[in-house]
Parts: sequence; structure tokens; C-alpha cells
Amino acid sequence: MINDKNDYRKIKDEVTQVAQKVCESSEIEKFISHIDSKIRDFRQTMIIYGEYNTGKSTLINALFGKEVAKMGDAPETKEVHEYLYNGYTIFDTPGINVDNKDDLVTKEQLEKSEIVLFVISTDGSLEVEFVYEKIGEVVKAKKPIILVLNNKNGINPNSLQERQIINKVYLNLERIGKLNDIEEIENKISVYIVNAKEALKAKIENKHRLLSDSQILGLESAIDDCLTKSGHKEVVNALNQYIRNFINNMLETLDNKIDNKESNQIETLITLLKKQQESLNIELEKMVNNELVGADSRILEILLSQQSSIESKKSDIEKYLNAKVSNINEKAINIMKIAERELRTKTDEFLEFSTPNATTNLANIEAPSSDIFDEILPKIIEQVKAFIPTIINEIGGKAGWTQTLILIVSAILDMFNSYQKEERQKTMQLEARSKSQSEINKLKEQLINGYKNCIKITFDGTIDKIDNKAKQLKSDNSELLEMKNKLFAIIDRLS
Ligand SMILES: Nc1nc2c(ncn2[C@@H]2O[C@H](COP(=O)(O)OP(=O)(O)O)[C@@H](O)[C@H]2O)c(=O)[nH]1
Ligand SMILES: [Mg+2]
Repeated sequence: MINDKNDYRKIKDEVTQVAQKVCESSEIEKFISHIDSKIRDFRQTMIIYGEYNTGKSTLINALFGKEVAKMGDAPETKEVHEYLYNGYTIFDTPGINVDNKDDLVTKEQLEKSEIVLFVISTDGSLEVEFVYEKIGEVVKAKKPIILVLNNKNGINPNSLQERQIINKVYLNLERIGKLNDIEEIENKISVYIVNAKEALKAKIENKHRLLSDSQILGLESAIDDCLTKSGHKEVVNALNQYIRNFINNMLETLDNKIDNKESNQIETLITLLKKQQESLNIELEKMVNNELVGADSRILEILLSQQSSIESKKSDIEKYLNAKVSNINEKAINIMKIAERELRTKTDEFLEFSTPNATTNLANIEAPSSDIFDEILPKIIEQVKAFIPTIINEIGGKAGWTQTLILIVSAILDMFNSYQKEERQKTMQLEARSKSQSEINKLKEQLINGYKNCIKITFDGTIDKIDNKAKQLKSDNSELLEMKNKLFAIIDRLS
């Protein structure tokens, strides 16, 4: 629980520390300057609030009895003006429903003020829903509020028409109270009808009757009453809300950063690559199997042929297998080239799809979007594009396969030789068949594993790099989460 100015000093420092990583410096300056000014002068202030052209500035002048504020049908008040009234500060504002800039100026001042003098004009905004919503917001914020109906159309005081207008206003207040779950809203707002223009005139021209008819005197004592009765409690209430709003805006910015799609997009890219790798493996395995269908029978045929010598059998098998393997290699290269093209299209699509939006301009914090999408991803994509040539180089060097083939052919022939010498024809044929089968299976396995390995090495490197980036993003997120927790803890202290 916040008790004194020192608590606010601490909170200001803690909030500023996080804010420096989340907010624009101008926002932080405004925040610091408001807290500082409140610490310097812990008194309640009043804001003149309401739609523009309802007579807010005229009312200020009526209160002072002279023209201190500019009045006019065009929005005259473009910024917040500060007046000292009976020792209290009153702020005149441009009002709401003017334009974005003026509305924002007004909203900022509303957040900073403790007491609200809300002006509605009897000739205009009596039935405007938006106006009552704004009144509801003030009541919900637990700020004392006086509602002034500025009698622009000169209705006689205490007339039936005046009562009808006041009743209408109370009905509208009741309705907005129900809508916003505000109990007994009519007891939380005091309503006064005054004629600001005539009050000003009466004061300037010293006309007592006119002054009394303007009904400004009742309003003046209500304002005095409200100002003197409120104090520390109202200032703490408004200041806490001001800080909470500031923190909530920061939390929103942090949430946007945490929710940013980049982590998910990187996960998507990783999944895409893994799927690509898997389907490449399957396709190559199928191709190798298909290409070697019947290879064992062909080898057996060569082995059992009557005419040729062992030497020529050996060279026939070698030739046959060499041709097979180089055919398979060619097909493997083709498959990988197609895969490369497909991957390139997919990654291009991915990049196009995941181009970061340019609206993340709020913070000074390292926005992960820029470096991922501008620097790192293109590099990764380049690597992905380069993976096929790597494989082609590896399997293109035939030396490895030739070695394998010689081993396989020798194994088959050694076995065949020994049986031929013993002339156990039947057994030899059976053994030769199974040997051819098992050696061809070995060849299949070696080819498939060889390809898979090359693919794995290339994909793993790429996936690792992307994965690391994803991890880094997650740790960035954990930093952001930590900031959020700090802010939540401050909000807890404020309530
Ligand atoms: N007849 C009449 N006109 C008023 C009254 N109060 C303000 N006006 C006029 O309404 C216009 C807007 O007044 P102003 O005080 O500038 O409104 P603001 O934009 O809310 O500050 C001016 O032309 C005023 O002369 C009033 O009590 N009676
Ligand atoms: Mg004005």
C-alpha cells in the first residue's frame, strides 16, 4: 500500500526503469514530470471537461468574473490552460469530440486531475450517448464529479422546462449507471444548471439580479465544497490510476512483443525443413529399392552362367552394379534438385508470408523482428539453397561406391569359388542365391544410409541454426516476461 511521497518516488524509479526499455522517451518524460509535480504539490486539482463548445471556457470566465479564457464557437482552447481558483488549480481543456490531438490532450489532463467539472450544453449534448459514457468513466474512476448544464438557450430558472431538462439528464445518468454497473449514480453526481454567459456578464456589469438568475452562485459553493472536502484520498486515487494506466500501456506493448509471431514462424520453418528432410529420405529410399529390384537375380544369373570364367563373371557383376549405382546416383541427384526447387519456393513463400509489419515502432527494445527477417533468415535460406550442391559433391565422388562395390562383388565370388571347387552344385546354387540377395540388400542399405546421412548433415546444420534463433527469441521473451512480472508487482502495491 502506498502511503507517502517516498513511496511514489520509489514507484516512479521502478516504473521508469522498465519504461526505458518499452516506451518512447517523451512518454517517460511526461510520466516523470507528472509524478514529480504531484510529489512537489500533493493537492487536488480540478479539470473542466466535456464536449467542445459547451461553454467550458465561458464558465471559467464566469467563475473568475472576467475574461481569462478565450471563448468562441470554433474550438478556441487548443491546449490545457491552468488557473488558480481560490487557491486550487483548475485546468481548462480543449474538450472531447474535437479532433484526435485535442481529445488526447484532454484525456491526458483528465488522467492527471482529481476532481471533474463536467460541462454539458442544454442546446446540444443533452442526449448524446458518448457524453454520458464519458461521465460514467469518471464515476467509475471514483473521481468527484460536478455536472454543469450550461443553459445556453436561456431557460428560465425554476421553470417547468428547466425541471424537464434536469429530469432528462437524471434519466440518462440512471441508464448509463445501469449499463456500467454503477450503483446509485444519481448520488455520485451533483447536477447544476447555470447560464455561464449571463453569469460572466452579470459579474462584469455588477448586476445582482442577473447574477442570481444565472444560478452560478449555487455552483460556486458546490465547487468550493467539493474542493475543500476532497484531499489526500482523491489525490492518491487519481495518482494510482494514472500510474496504473501508464503501466497498463506498457504491459500492452510487452504483450505485443511477446505475442509476436516470430517464434511461431521460426517453428513453422523448422517443421517445414524437417518434413522436407523426411520426404526426401522416403523418396530416395523408394527409388533405390525400385532400381535394385531384380538385381540379385541378375547377379545369380551371371554367377551360374556356364560359359564364362570366374574373371569374366567378376567383371560382368562389377559392370552391372557400377551401371546400376551410377544410374541410382543420377536419379538421387535429380530428386534432390527437385527438392531444392520446392524448398526454395516454400521458403520464399514463407518469407513473403512472414514479413514483419512495420507498426512495431513503440519501443527502443531490440525488436527481434528486424534482425530475424532482415539478416538472419535470408542467410539461413541461402544455406538451405546451398544444401543440394553439398550432397551432390559428396555422392558425386564415385570412389566411395567403387570401393563398396568391389567388396560386395568379392564377397559373392569368394563364396561362389569355394563351392564350385567342391562341386556341390545344388547347395552352391542355393547359397549363391541367398548371398546375392543379402549383398544386394547390403548395397541398398549402404546407398540409402549414405544419402540419408548427407541429407541429415546438411539439414541438421540448417535446422540447428534456426533452432538456436528460436531459443534466443524464447529467452528474449523470458526477459519480457520478467518485466511484466515487475510491473504486475507494482500494480499490486498500488491497489
Ligand atoms: N447563449 C449562451 N452562449 C454561450 C454560453 N456559454 C458559452 N456560450 C457560447 O458558446 C460558444 C462556446 O463557448 P466556449 O466557452 O468557448 O466553449 P468551450 O469550447 O467549451 O470552451 C461561445 O460562442 C460562447 O459565447 C451561455 O451560457 N449562453
Ligand atoms: Mg474552451
